[in-house]
Amino acid sequence: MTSPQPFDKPIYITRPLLPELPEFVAKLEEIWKSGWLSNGGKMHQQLEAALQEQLKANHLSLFNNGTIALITACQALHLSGEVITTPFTFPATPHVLAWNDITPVFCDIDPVTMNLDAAKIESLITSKTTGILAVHVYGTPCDVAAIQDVADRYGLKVIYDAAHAFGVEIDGKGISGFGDASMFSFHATKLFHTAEGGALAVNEANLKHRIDFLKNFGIKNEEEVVMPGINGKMNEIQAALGLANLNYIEREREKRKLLVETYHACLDGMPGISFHKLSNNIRNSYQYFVIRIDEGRFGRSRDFVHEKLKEFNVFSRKYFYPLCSNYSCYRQLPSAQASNLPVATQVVKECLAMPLYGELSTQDVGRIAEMLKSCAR
Ligand code: T4K
Repeated sequence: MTSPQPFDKPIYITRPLLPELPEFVAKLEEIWKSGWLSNGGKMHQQLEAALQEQLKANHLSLFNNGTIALITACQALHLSGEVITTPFTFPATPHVLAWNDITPVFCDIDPVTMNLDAAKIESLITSKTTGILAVHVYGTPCDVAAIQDVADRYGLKVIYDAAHAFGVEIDGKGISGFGDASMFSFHATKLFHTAEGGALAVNEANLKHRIDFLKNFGIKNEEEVVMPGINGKMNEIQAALGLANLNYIEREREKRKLLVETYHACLDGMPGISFHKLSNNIRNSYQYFVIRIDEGRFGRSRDFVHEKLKEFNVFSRKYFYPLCSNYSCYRQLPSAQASNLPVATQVVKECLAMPLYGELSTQDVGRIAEMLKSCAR
């Protein structure tokens, strides 16, 4: 078999969606004329309203990034003590707890969805537990019904890190309809982005009210500051980019859908390679395409493939290796011990995020699949 030819330019896991430059420039001209750059300007108002509708959210507040949004959600819901979360996520998830002086309690994950295993939450609840911070990893929804059930029985708040779940719906209901608050990230690497940015979606008007104070230093008016807030505001330039990008988002989603279908067609049945398929009642974010490599059956480890693909100019990513529970700042926690996290410990060795963005062609995906095949032994 002849070895596949490397790409002549680097292929990353993602490239940011960018609007036609004149469309963005037109919005910048409006901003220039108005002389209004931040603090809830016109672009901010327009984007907040548009996203609330697009995400089918009851209430939505824009933020300067997803991490500050998540930190603010913990404040808004008065979380303290211990919060149960997943070790299989981006560092921001447990870090927002640490920044709120909350101890993350790591819970094992489901072997199929790779999200928090709802059946294992209860055994980790103590008198100090105030909430659950679950992540819709790669945009796959958590078992929202089971998580809500345990939360209701113990009076816990539920926050979803929906950083990867832009536009995800379950049976036509927006993903932020579940739990007390959901955070979306609008970082450049996300399907929808504002270069840096994020949002909190909540189901109660009072909570949005509190969040809007918290993200603006707690300022009520020129003379009253009603709570210790932070600066979480999205500025007008970020919001303008978001508004311009919104016009392209459905086209990008369709392109990615085709690429994911191509991956499926090329990789289905390849020994040792598997991937999670969402059921028909779930709307996909097409944020990531992630494979799992079973070293025994494929003949090579995930780490080998990750390195080998670089020789073809393909830069896959080991999201989310290592587990957060293995970071030096968390590994001393009792819940961080590998014996408590057997599924996560195995899953984290298998996952590899493959290139997925609208600029790729189906032929590119076909080539990447061939490169992957050539790694097998
Ligand atoms: N919770 C979860 C579960 C998250 O995944 C994240 C963020 C957050 C919370 C926090 O949300 P934010 O505060 O970020 O809004 C990237 C992103 O920076 C990060 O937002 C994202 N998750 C994470 C999964 O991915 P890195 O360190 O992997 O990014 P980087 O710089 O290696 O970029 C990945 C690839 O993307 C590059 O190889 C090339 C491409 N790229 C990247 C940038 C920044 C571009 O083509 N252009 C660009 O401008 O974290």
